[in-house]
Amino acid sequence: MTERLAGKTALVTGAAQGIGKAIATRLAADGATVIVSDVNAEGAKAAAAAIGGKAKAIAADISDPASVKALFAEIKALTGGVDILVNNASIVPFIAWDDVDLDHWRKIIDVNLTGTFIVTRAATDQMRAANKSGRVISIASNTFFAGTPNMAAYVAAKGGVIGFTRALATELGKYNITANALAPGLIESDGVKASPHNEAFGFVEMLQAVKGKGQPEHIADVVSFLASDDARWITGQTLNVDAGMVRY
Ligand code: NAD
Ligand code: 4PL
Repeated sequence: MTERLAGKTALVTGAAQGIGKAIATRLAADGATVIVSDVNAEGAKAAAAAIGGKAKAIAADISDPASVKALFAEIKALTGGVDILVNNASIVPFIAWDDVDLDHWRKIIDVNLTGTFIVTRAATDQMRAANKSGRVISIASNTFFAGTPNMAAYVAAKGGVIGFTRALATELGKYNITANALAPGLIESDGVKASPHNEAFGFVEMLQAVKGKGQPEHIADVVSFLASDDARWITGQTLNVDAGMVRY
Protein backbone atom coordinates (compact mmCIF):
# COMPACT_ATOMS: atom_id res chain seq x y z
CA MET A 1 0.00 0.00 0.00
CA THR A 2 2.90 2.32 0.80
CA GLU A 3 6.67 1.92 1.03
CA ARG A 4 6.86 3.69 4.38
CA LEU A 5 8.29 0.65 6.20
CA ALA A 6 10.84 -0.35 3.54
CA GLY A 7 14.05 -1.65 5.12
CA LYS A 8 12.34 -2.37 8.46
CA THR A 9 11.90 -5.75 10.15
CA ALA A 10 8.55 -6.15 11.90
CA LEU A 11 7.71 -8.98 14.28
CA VAL A 12 4.01 -9.71 14.79
CA THR A 13 3.15 -12.24 17.51
CA GLY A 14 -0.03 -14.32 17.28
CA ALA A 15 -0.06 -13.72 13.52
CA ALA A 16 -1.39 -17.09 12.35
CA GLN A 17 -4.95 -15.74 12.22
CA GLY A 18 -7.28 -12.90 13.11
CA ILE A 19 -6.03 -9.40 13.91
CA GLY A 20 -2.36 -10.49 13.96
CA LYS A 21 -2.57 -11.89 10.45
CA ALA A 22 -4.19 -8.67 9.19
CA ILE A 23 -1.44 -6.61 10.86
CA ALA A 24 1.30 -8.78 9.32
CA THR A 25 -0.37 -8.45 5.91
CA ARG A 26 -0.59 -4.65 6.20
CA LEU A 27 3.00 -4.14 7.42
CA ALA A 28 4.25 -6.33 4.54
CA ALA A 29 2.22 -4.19 2.13
CA ASP A 30 4.01 -1.16 3.61
CA GLY A 31 7.36 -2.70 2.60
CA ALA A 32 8.48 -4.28 5.90
CA THR A 33 10.11 -7.68 6.18
CA VAL A 34 7.52 -9.36 8.40
CA ILE A 35 8.20 -12.16 10.86
CA VAL A 36 4.91 -14.04 11.29
CA SER A 37 5.13 -15.69 14.71
CA ASP A 38 2.62 -17.87 16.55
CA VAL A 39 2.51 -20.83 18.93
CA ASN A 40 0.53 -22.47 16.11
CA ALA A 41 3.46 -23.35 13.81
CA GLU A 42 1.36 -24.64 10.91
CA GLY A 43 -0.92 -21.59 11.06
CA ALA A 44 2.07 -19.23 11.05
CA LYS A 45 3.50 -20.99 8.00
CA ALA A 46 0.22 -20.75 6.13
CA ALA A 47 -0.15 -17.05 6.99
CA ALA A 48 3.41 -16.25 5.86
CA ALA A 49 2.80 -18.15 2.61
CA ALA A 50 -0.44 -16.23 2.03
CA ILE A 51 1.40 -12.90 2.57
CA GLY A 52 4.25 -14.01 0.28
CA GLY A 53 7.24 -11.81 -0.56
CA LYS A 54 9.75 -11.55 2.26
CA ALA A 55 7.34 -12.73 5.00
CA LYS A 56 8.78 -15.51 7.14
CA ALA A 57 7.12 -17.77 9.72
CA ILE A 58 8.89 -18.51 13.00
CA ALA A 59 6.97 -20.47 15.64
CA ALA A 60 7.23 -19.30 19.26
CA ASP A 61 5.26 -19.39 22.50
CA ILE A 62 5.42 -15.85 23.96
CA SER A 63 5.12 -17.21 27.52
CA ASP A 64 8.18 -19.47 27.15
CA PRO A 65 11.50 -17.59 27.61
CA ALA A 66 13.57 -20.28 25.81
CA SER A 67 11.22 -20.22 22.83
CA VAL A 68 11.38 -16.40 22.69
CA LYS A 69 15.19 -16.44 22.95
CA ALA A 70 15.38 -18.78 19.95
CA LEU A 71 12.93 -16.55 18.04
CA PHE A 72 15.15 -13.47 18.43
CA ALA A 73 18.33 -15.39 17.56
CA GLU A 74 16.67 -16.46 14.32
CA ILE A 75 15.44 -12.92 13.56
CA LYS A 76 18.96 -11.56 14.11
CA ALA A 77 20.51 -14.14 11.79
CA LEU A 78 17.82 -13.59 9.16
CA THR A 79 17.45 -9.79 9.05
CA GLY A 80 19.96 -8.21 11.45
CA GLY A 81 17.31 -7.50 14.08
CA VAL A 82 13.81 -6.26 14.77
CA ASP A 83 12.75 -2.60 14.28
CA ILE A 84 9.02 -2.91 14.97
CA LEU A 85 7.45 -5.21 17.56
CA VAL A 86 3.70 -5.79 17.52
CA ASN A 87 2.57 -7.55 20.71
CA ASN A 88 -0.65 -9.12 19.45
CA ALA A 89 -0.66 -12.72 20.73
CA SER A 90 -3.08 -13.40 23.53
CA ILE A 91 -5.74 -15.77 24.75
CA VAL A 92 -9.26 -14.30 24.41
CA PRO A 93 -11.40 -16.24 26.89
CA PHE A 94 -15.13 -16.17 27.46
CA ILE A 95 -15.62 -17.32 31.03
CA ALA A 96 -18.32 -16.66 33.62
CA TRP A 97 -17.04 -14.93 36.76
CA ASP A 98 -18.03 -17.97 38.89
CA ASP A 99 -15.58 -20.10 36.85
CA VAL A 100 -12.62 -17.71 37.21
CA ASP A 101 -10.32 -19.74 39.46
CA LEU A 102 -6.62 -19.30 40.24
CA ASP A 103 -5.53 -21.63 37.42
CA HIS A 104 -7.43 -19.59 34.84
CA TRP A 105 -6.17 -16.30 36.31
CA ARG A 106 -2.53 -17.45 36.27
CA LYS A 107 -2.77 -18.77 32.70
CA ILE A 108 -4.21 -15.53 31.32
CA ILE A 109 -1.78 -13.28 33.20
CA ASP A 110 1.10 -15.58 32.20
CA VAL A 111 0.39 -15.43 28.46
CA ASN A 112 -1.29 -12.05 27.95
CA LEU A 113 0.78 -9.92 30.34
CA THR A 114 3.98 -11.82 31.25
CA GLY A 115 4.33 -13.09 27.65
CA THR A 116 4.13 -9.50 26.44
CA PHE A 117 6.92 -8.57 28.88
CA ILE A 118 9.13 -11.51 27.80
CA VAL A 119 8.90 -10.61 24.10
CA THR A 120 9.25 -6.86 24.73
CA ARG A 121 12.34 -7.32 26.91
CA ALA A 122 14.09 -9.38 24.18
CA ALA A 123 12.95 -7.16 21.30
CA THR A 124 13.97 -3.86 22.86
CA ASP A 125 17.33 -5.26 23.98
CA GLN A 126 17.91 -6.28 20.34
CA MET A 127 16.88 -2.80 19.09
CA ARG A 128 19.25 -1.09 21.53
CA ALA A 129 22.18 -3.38 20.68
CA ALA A 130 21.76 -2.46 16.99
CA ASN A 131 21.18 1.26 17.75
CA LYS A 132 17.79 1.13 16.05
CA SER A 133 15.06 3.69 16.69
CA GLY A 134 12.37 1.14 17.44
CA ARG A 135 8.64 0.82 17.88
CA VAL A 136 6.71 -1.27 20.41
CA ILE A 137 3.00 -1.49 19.58
CA SER A 138 0.85 -3.59 21.90
CA ILE A 139 -2.70 -4.72 21.25
CA ALA A 140 -4.61 -4.09 24.49
CA SER A 141 -8.43 -3.92 24.50
CA ASN A 142 -11.22 -1.45 25.24
CA THR A 143 -12.48 -4.02 27.76
CA PHE A 144 -10.02 -2.33 30.14
CA PHE A 145 -12.11 0.86 29.93
CA ALA A 146 -15.50 -0.86 29.72
CA GLY A 147 -15.02 -3.61 32.33
CA THR A 148 -16.58 -6.03 29.85
CA PRO A 149 -18.23 -9.15 31.39
CA ASN A 150 -17.04 -12.76 31.12
CA MET A 151 -13.33 -12.03 30.93
CA ALA A 152 -12.14 -10.63 34.30
CA ALA A 153 -8.56 -11.96 34.14
CA TYR A 154 -8.26 -10.79 30.52
CA VAL A 155 -9.43 -7.27 31.44
CA ALA A 156 -6.86 -7.18 34.25
CA ALA A 157 -4.07 -8.38 31.93
CA LYS A 158 -4.94 -5.72 29.33
CA GLY A 159 -4.80 -3.06 32.07
CA GLY A 160 -1.34 -4.40 32.83
CA VAL A 161 -0.33 -4.04 29.19
CA ILE A 162 -1.52 -0.41 29.20
CA GLY A 163 0.43 0.33 32.40
CA PHE A 164 3.51 -1.42 31.05
CA THR A 165 3.27 0.68 27.86
CA ARG A 166 3.37 3.89 29.90
CA ALA A 167 6.41 2.77 31.90
CA LEU A 168 8.20 1.44 28.81
CA ALA A 169 7.82 4.79 27.04
CA THR A 170 9.64 6.42 29.95
CA GLU A 171 12.38 3.79 30.13
CA LEU A 172 13.12 3.64 26.38
CA GLY A 173 12.52 7.18 25.12
CA LYS A 174 16.21 8.00 25.51
CA TYR A 175 16.99 5.26 22.96
CA ASN A 176 14.46 6.64 20.46
CA ILE A 177 12.19 3.67 21.03
CA THR A 178 8.50 4.51 21.38
CA ALA A 179 5.85 2.36 23.06
CA ASN A 180 2.14 2.66 22.38
CA ALA A 181 -0.96 0.51 22.72
CA LEU A 182 -4.22 0.13 20.82
CA ALA A 183 -7.49 -0.62 22.53
CA PRO A 184 -9.70 -2.29 19.93
CA GLY A 185 -13.38 -2.88 20.49
CA LEU A 186 -15.05 -6.12 19.47
CA ILE A 187 -13.50 -7.31 16.19
CA GLU A 188 -14.74 -10.12 13.97
CA SER A 189 -11.49 -12.13 14.12
CA ASP A 190 -11.16 -15.89 13.60
CA GLY A 191 -11.03 -16.39 17.37
CA VAL A 192 -14.12 -14.25 18.07
CA LYS A 193 -16.11 -15.87 15.24
CA ALA A 194 -15.55 -19.26 16.89
CA SER A 195 -16.52 -18.10 20.41
CA PRO A 196 -19.59 -16.80 22.31
CA HIS A 197 -18.19 -13.25 21.83
CA ASN A 198 -19.65 -13.54 18.34
CA GLU A 199 -23.12 -13.04 19.89
CA ALA A 200 -22.15 -9.60 21.29
CA PHE A 201 -21.95 -7.62 18.03
CA GLY A 202 -25.52 -6.32 18.27
CA PHE A 203 -25.01 -4.93 21.79
CA VAL A 204 -21.58 -3.48 21.00
CA GLU A 205 -22.84 -1.82 17.80
CA MET A 206 -25.54 -0.09 19.84
CA LEU A 207 -22.76 1.56 21.91
CA GLN A 208 -20.59 2.52 18.90
CA ALA A 209 -20.79 6.07 17.49
CA VAL A 210 -20.00 4.75 14.00
CA LYS A 211 -22.05 1.68 13.10
CA GLY A 212 -20.76 -1.59 11.63
CA LYS A 213 -18.85 -4.73 12.62
CA GLY A 214 -15.23 -4.24 13.66
CA GLN A 215 -12.82 -5.94 11.26
CA PRO A 216 -9.13 -6.92 11.69
CA GLU A 217 -8.19 -4.35 9.00
CA HIS A 218 -9.60 -1.52 11.15
CA ILE A 219 -6.85 -2.34 13.65
CA ALA A 220 -4.11 -3.15 11.13
CA ASP A 221 -4.44 0.26 9.45
CA VAL A 222 -3.83 2.07 12.76
CA VAL A 223 -0.87 -0.18 13.61
CA SER A 224 0.63 0.79 10.24
CA PHE A 225 0.37 4.48 11.21
CA LEU A 226 1.89 3.94 14.67
CA ALA A 227 4.75 1.94 13.11
CA SER A 228 5.48 4.72 10.61
CA ASP A 229 7.66 7.81 10.95
CA ASP A 230 4.49 9.96 11.05
CA ALA A 231 3.91 8.70 14.63
CA ARG A 232 7.40 9.59 15.91
CA TRP A 233 6.09 12.15 18.43
CA ILE A 234 3.58 9.73 20.02
CA THR A 235 4.68 7.56 22.93
CA GLY A 236 3.21 6.09 26.11
CA GLN A 237 -0.30 6.38 24.66
CA THR A 238 -3.24 4.04 24.31
CA LEU A 239 -5.48 4.69 21.33
CA ASN A 240 -9.04 3.36 21.35
CA VAL A 241 -9.92 1.92 17.96
CA ASP A 242 -13.53 0.95 18.57
CA ALA A 243 -15.83 3.18 16.47
CA GLY A 244 -16.32 5.37 19.53
CA MET A 245 -17.76 2.67 21.79
CA VAL A 246 -15.73 4.02 24.73
CA ARG A 247 -14.90 7.72 25.13
CA TYR A 248 -12.53 8.87 27.86
P1 NAD B 1 -7.36 -14.92 17.81
O1 NAD B 1 -7.69 -15.86 18.90
O2 NAD B 1 -8.13 -14.98 16.52
O3 NAD B 1 -5.80 -15.04 17.46
C1 NAD B 1 -4.85 -15.04 18.48
C2 NAD B 1 -3.59 -15.73 18.01
O4 NAD B 1 -2.65 -15.71 19.09
C3 NAD B 1 -3.81 -17.20 17.64
O5 NAD B 1 -3.26 -17.48 16.37
C4 NAD B 1 -3.08 -17.96 18.76
O6 NAD B 1 -2.51 -19.19 18.33
C5 NAD B 1 -2.02 -16.96 19.16
N1 NAD B 1 -1.51 -17.23 20.52
C6 NAD B 1 -2.22 -17.52 21.65
N2 NAD B 1 -1.39 -17.78 22.66
C7 NAD B 1 -0.11 -17.64 22.19
C8 NAD B 1 1.18 -17.80 22.77
N3 NAD B 1 1.34 -18.20 24.05
N4 NAD B 1 2.26 -17.56 21.99
C9 NAD B 1 2.11 -17.20 20.70
N5 NAD B 1 0.92 -17.06 20.10
C10 NAD B 1 -0.19 -17.28 20.84
O7 NAD B 1 -7.43 -13.47 18.48
P2 NAD B 1 -7.78 -12.03 17.87
O8 NAD B 1 -9.21 -11.76 18.13
O9 NAD B 1 -7.22 -11.87 16.50
O10 NAD B 1 -6.95 -11.11 18.91
C11 NAD B 1 -5.68 -10.57 18.62
C12 NAD B 1 -5.33 -9.54 19.66
O11 NAD B 1 -6.33 -8.52 19.70
C13 NAD B 1 -5.26 -10.10 21.10
O12 NAD B 1 -4.27 -9.41 21.83
C14 NAD B 1 -6.63 -9.75 21.65
O13 NAD B 1 -6.62 -9.71 23.05
C15 NAD B 1 -6.83 -8.40 21.03
N6 NAD B 1 -8.21 -7.93 20.95
C16 NAD B 1 -9.15 -8.65 20.27
C17 NAD B 1 -10.45 -8.16 20.19
C18 NAD B 1 -11.52 -8.89 19.43
O14 NAD B 1 -12.70 -8.57 19.62
N7 NAD B 1 -11.19 -9.84 18.56
C19 NAD B 1 -10.78 -6.96 20.80
C20 NAD B 1 -9.79 -6.26 21.49
C21 NAD B 1 -8.51 -6.76 21.54
C1 4PL C 1 -15.91 -4.90 23.44
O1 4PL C 1 -11.07 -7.65 23.60
O2 4PL C 1 -13.09 -5.38 23.28
C2 4PL C 1 -15.66 -8.57 23.48
C3 4PL C 1 -13.52 -10.04 23.43
N1 4PL C 1 -16.13 -7.31 23.47
O3 4PL C 1 -12.15 -9.60 23.47
C4 4PL C 1 -12.11 -8.26 23.48
C5 4PL C 1 -15.30 -6.25 23.43
C6 4PL C 1 -14.29 -8.79 23.44
C7 4PL C 1 -13.93 -6.42 23.38
C8 4PL C 1 -13.44 -7.73 23.41
